[in-house]
Amino acid sequence: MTGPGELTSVKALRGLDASDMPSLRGGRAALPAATMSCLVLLCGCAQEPAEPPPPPPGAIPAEQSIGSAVIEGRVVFDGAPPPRRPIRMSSEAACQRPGTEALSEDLIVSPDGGLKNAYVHITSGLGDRVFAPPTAPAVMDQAGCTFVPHVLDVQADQVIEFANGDPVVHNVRAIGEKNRLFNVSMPGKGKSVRRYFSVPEVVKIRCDIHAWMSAFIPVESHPFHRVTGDDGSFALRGLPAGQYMVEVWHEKLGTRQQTVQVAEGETRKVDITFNGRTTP
Ligand SMILES: [Cu+2]
Repeated sequence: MTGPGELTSVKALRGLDASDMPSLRGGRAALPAATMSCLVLLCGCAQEPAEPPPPPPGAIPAEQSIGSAVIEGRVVFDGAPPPRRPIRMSSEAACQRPGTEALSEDLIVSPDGGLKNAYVHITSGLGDRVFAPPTAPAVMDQAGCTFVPHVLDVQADQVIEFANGDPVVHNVRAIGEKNRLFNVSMPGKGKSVRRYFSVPEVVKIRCDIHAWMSAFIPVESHPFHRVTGDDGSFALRGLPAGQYMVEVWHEKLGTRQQTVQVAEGETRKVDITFNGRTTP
């Protein structure tokens, strides 16, 4: 029997994920490429999952204000900004854009030290409130043979629309520990699929066809989360007065936490610094 949102072929999908991650799953050998392709195609034809379950009774609607406090600031990389590495897309001619050079996205630091694509979220202080997810879907595109955006913050049970804007075949493989995982084929421009994650964690997204394509989808149970912009800035708005633990996650630098006290109507400035060591 399948529950809400369950894929009928979920066992096959999990099998694919498990066998494709030998380093994470005890060193099992990867499936032969031909078998992989069949499974990827199979997954692409799998029945679409149902819509997410409705929010529980008493959940706070996404558009409802619960406070007026703001925690804002910057995430800073303290050290010499590392150069971004060129990505060689020569295996896929359609990916290459004349005159432009694709660069790695795993560590992007602005000239004045702002860290882009850091995920800032509240990890404690909201009590037992339950929040309904936004009704608008979050969107992750495949454009120029990269995932756009590189880090997409969503709420649990928020619909995520994956789209392919490229004239080439991609796939979307979700890698996590707590959520229902999937692997869907994206056979060409205009293809889109909708999925959702129900449990807070950072889900890794991959395209198996282009090894350089990776992204992250941090999932949170409430709306107080942001991904830093080009200058490393963020703002968590609409908080009730209280004491919060603010955590920053970055794919290369790990996590930092900071306790922040904020009053109703107050804007509290917080800068959170990574010391420049790259620890995986
Ligand atoms: Cu791809």
